[in-house]
Amino acid sequence: MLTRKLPIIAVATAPGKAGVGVIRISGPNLLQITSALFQKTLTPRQANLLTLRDGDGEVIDQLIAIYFAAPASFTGDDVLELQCHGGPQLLELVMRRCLELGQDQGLVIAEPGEFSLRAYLNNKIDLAQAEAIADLIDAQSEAAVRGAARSLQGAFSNDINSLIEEITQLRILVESTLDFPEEEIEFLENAQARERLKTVMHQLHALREGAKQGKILRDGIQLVLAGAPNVGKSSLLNCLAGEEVAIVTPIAGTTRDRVKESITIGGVPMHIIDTAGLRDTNDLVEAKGIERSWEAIGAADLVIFLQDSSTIDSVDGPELELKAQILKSLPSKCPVLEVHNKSDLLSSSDLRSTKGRALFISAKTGDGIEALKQKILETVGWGGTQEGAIVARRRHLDCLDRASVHLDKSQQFAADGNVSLELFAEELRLAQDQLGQITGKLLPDDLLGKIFSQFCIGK
Ligand SMILES: Nc1nc2c(ncn2[C@@H]2O[C@H](COP(=O)(O)OP(=O)(O)OP(=O)(O)O)[C@@H](O)[C@H]2O)c(=O)[nH]1
Ligand SMILES: [Mg+2]
Repeated sequence: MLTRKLPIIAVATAPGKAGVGVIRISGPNLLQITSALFQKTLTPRQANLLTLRDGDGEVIDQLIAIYFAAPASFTGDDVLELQCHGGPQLLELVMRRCLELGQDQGLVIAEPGEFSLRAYLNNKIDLAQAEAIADLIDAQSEAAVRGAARSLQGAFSNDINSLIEEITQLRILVESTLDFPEEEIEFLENAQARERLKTVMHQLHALREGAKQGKILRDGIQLVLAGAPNVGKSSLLNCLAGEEVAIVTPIAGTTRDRVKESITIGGVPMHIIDTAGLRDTNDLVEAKGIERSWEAIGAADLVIFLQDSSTIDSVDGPELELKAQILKSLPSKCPVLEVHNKSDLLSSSDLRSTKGRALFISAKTGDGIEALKQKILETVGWGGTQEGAIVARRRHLDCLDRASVHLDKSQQFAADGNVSLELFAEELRLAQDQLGQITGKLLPDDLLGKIFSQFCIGK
């Protein structure tokens, strides 16, 4: 997919019926395909109302065609956009006719993400921007849309590039000294290399923090509600979702399987998973459900360990045991929020005595739910501000983490003074390589193919 230079075609709009359906063609020699389709040469960037006919001269559709001449197009190659009527069968017919008439030019159906890949290979956008296009389409909240749009405009790439530039300057300084060993004396001091490195490390730290927020914005949080039966997990899900998503009854063991619902809290997508109450059971179906509860806990970003506050003092033993079990099953770094439900059943003096001890809520009355939402955002490390936020992916975070490790090492070598100048420079280079992978410089081809294949067809 990376090397083929053939023209490609795909439906760019979502499957299903719509007012308009867009088919996009991109590649070399599009004018030949265009004149075969419409028997005329199209002026670039002009909307043309045209009729497309089949081999027997029968009308397939009347459509609007816009031709973009290379390099002034999304992909950087010639692009033809056909705005047809939006019926799936109709679009299929238009596609078939285009493939028929484009056969001599080698027109083929595009792979997922191939249009964006070509834009990237033609230097219209860098890799982080290409990923931002996919993230913009997948965005699950308004804040994620805005973050992806900022990344697409280059906000994230610009920060990465200016950091790369700083490191390059520092490398030039160090590496030029390596060629003149007699001048190495006190080189690091004279060049203020350590101070400059510190500044770079600060900038990288800020970028990592921003990217962590960006990852939350893009992927959201897998929030698992876990606890003993009957403590009100399903009630809490319904309360957070604002609708009756899960069945609630006074019978312990009501929820048998995971129930998922996605909402946003403070602009952050939350994928809430209600689970079967955890207990020993001989019921085969319930046991299966509980197995799935443990699986959900094992894949969570945050677990709410829900307890019934009206029985809190009498069941300390089993609750503690359950909590220990949950803690053992968590993925590393996954936090647990201990929350006590049914606070409406506590007397006001009981409630006063619990003040400050833990989070008390009532899924029934909604009491404490706002505070719980704030606590959730705080616990997952959401900074609370969407201003200037970008979206980021695991891949970006991994590159930033590795860059940070290399900068830490370079700092250690800098502390050794002149004896380790070469190693100092080498670690700077490795950090720079990691940052370059985010925007796509120095990225192995197989990784590139993997990234773009996750895009949707027609993008
Ligand atoms: N008073 C009061 N009752 C509640 C509250 N939350 C839930 N309940 C009641 O507690 C019972 C159990 O609620 P569920 O939400 O089904 O509990 P669960 O934890 O999902 O239970 P399982 O699915 O069996 O694990 C129901 O009768 C609810 O009406 C609350 O905040 N206050
Ligand atoms: Mg339930």
